[in-house]
Amino acid sequence: MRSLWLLHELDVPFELVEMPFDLCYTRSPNYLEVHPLGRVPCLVDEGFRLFESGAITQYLCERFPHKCLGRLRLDVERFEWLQWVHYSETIATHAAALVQQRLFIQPEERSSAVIKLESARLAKALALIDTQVRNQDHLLASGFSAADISVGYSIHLASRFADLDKLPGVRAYYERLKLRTAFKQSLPAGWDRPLAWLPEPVITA
Ligand SMILES: N[C@@H](CCC(=O)N[C@@H](CS)C(=O)NCC(=O)O)C(=O)O
Repeated sequence: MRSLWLLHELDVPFELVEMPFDLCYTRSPNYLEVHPLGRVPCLVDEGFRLFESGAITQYLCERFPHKCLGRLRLDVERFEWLQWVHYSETIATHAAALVQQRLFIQPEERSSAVIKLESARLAKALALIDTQVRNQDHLLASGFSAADISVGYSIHLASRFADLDKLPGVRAYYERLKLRTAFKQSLPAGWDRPLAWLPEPVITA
């Protein structure tokens, strides 16, 4: 969704290839030629192939600089921009662990210790964003950039697990990002349908 949201913000022509979330498709020989692990996203641009959403973000912002969504070489905010683009994966890693525990792993195989640890680490990772956006609308003082897309998507994912009411800065920031047309365009159909979560685990201690 990060790459898709960015492409919509850039307003450049692209073709989106969707696959069912199913190993028959993601591990098919054809797709393994595109991404060796069979994961998404993957970008193919005039025969050039690139995976890892952070790298795709950097590539697209440099390839299409007209919307100033990147902070290019010599920009004073370049490294701060890179920090937030990649920090988004720190947030997403904890959320992804919770997706596994709640959606894919059967109750008898789940670990309440992992759930507790990952929930706490997710809350802490989001608290840093809360501080950053308390007094400014976006991560960078200069305004909206692709770093907000990267982190915004991670918050979108994390919002299934974290209590954003305890993080008013993050909550307000997420609400601002959700208003963007490109964010809405990148949402998958039926995204707000309740997921078939496995029941809440009982966490002791
Ligand atoms: N760090 C990578 C993560 C790639 C990744 O793990 N993507 C997930 C998205 S849900 C995926 O393809 N999962 C399917 C699988 O592992 O089979 C990125 O940001 O692109």
